[in-house]
Amino acid sequence: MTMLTPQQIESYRAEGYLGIENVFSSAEVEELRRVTDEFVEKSRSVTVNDAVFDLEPTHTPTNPRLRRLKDPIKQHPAYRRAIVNPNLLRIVSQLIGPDLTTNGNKLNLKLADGGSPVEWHQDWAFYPHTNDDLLAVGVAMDDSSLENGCLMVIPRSHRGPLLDHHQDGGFIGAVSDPDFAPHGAIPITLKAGGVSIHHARTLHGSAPNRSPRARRLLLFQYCAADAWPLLPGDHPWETYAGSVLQGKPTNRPRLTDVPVRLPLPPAKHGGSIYENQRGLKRALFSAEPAKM
Ligand SMILES: O=C(O)CCC(=O)C(=O)O
Repeated sequence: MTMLTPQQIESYRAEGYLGIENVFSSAEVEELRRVTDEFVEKSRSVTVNDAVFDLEPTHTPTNPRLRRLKDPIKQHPAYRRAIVNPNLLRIVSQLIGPDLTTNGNKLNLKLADGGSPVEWHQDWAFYPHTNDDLLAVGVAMDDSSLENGCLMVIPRSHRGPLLDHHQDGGFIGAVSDPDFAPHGAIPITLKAGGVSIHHARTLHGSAPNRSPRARRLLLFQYCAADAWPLLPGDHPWETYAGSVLQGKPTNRPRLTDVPVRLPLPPAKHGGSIYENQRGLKRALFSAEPAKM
């Protein structure tokens, strides 16, 4: 049974991230890999991005390059089991309380020899809520290091401002400030079965995969149930109540003093963060190998 120590909890609160090994067993990781391989096979017959598959620009039927599987918990029960993995829920509850919803999930594959980078951003820019007890867990399906493009974070940035994620008047899904430099960035290196956790306001991103080893990262977004989205969508109660993973829903949002800018007007290119970030004038990861 995995529990965070008081030191780990304190470190998360101060630094805005954690890396924790051995949360998923090797049998669980094996199953996730097998299921994921099946989706990569299925992507051979897909030629354009759709509601399930997001493809690398180099994707072909003979060389399938799946960039992201969207909403994996709806695509296969193995992913659904992972988001409610008891080890994981226990850890998340220690950080943001027992009543939990999810506002999103995805599998970023970053396949060998060219998987796409994700430019620096704060998740909070995509989905501001009434309070910021929100975090994202990355389940490492492969050993992850700088070589294969592991997640990088800027410690303590969750306590800082919300940076500009707009360009030419619209949302661009990445930090657009021309003076931004990722000072102090650190990689979260993990063995397969370990997890990264980052606060929704933590600056993070990751380099292209220039190695011969895949870096598949299953990302689950968890929210304290009393954090309500400021852009709730068409069927707010059904969406919210349907996203409860543990504990009770509430129609009494908790309001705290958080920096907010809505991700509007919407990004020119929709469908995924990779698409949102297309056209970013200052892409820091695309050009250079990650530097420490
Ligand atoms: O896949 C990664 O390394 C980063 C993913 C991420 O931050 C995102 O998809 O929002």
